[in-house]
Amino acid sequence: MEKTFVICKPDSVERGLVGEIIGRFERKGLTILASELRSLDRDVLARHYAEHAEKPFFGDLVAFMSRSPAMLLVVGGPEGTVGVVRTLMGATDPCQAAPGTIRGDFGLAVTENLVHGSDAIESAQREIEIFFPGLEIRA
Ligand code: IDP
Ligand code: MG
Repeated sequence: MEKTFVICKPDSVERGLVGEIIGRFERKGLTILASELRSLDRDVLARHYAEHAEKPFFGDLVAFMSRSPAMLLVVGGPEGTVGVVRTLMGATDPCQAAPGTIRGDFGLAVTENLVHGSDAIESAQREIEIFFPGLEIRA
């Protein structure tokens, strides 16, 4: 099974959209393998978003992601699942994201764009190890 790591970001939890987002993954046929509602601190976010540490939006991103709990998910499915989840999420900027995608249907702000999904299998493995170290999946 191919696994990916998803965060329903604090905006989606605050807006009551977690069920909607998880439901889209489930209706697509993907499987929720792990989940936890968790407040994220700056240290874990700095690890997770290390590639963006020098970007001008990094401070805003960390402040947003740590302001209230996020719903962390490990999502599994067939080969290609990492890409399938990215397709369901839509483009990074919700104003550019296609209708029918999570960001296209529910967002208008580039920082507060509802969801994170790993961008490659290697990223998924790295991110799952950050947030669910030693996770054993019996699916
Ligand atoms: P992704 O989440 O679609 O993979 P990335 O480029 O990896 O997009 O950026 C990580 C997160 O940083 C985005 O999801 C968004 O929350 C935020 N972000 C990305 N680009 C910008 C920007 O130009 N301004 C403000 N926030 C941004
Ligand atoms: Mg990314």
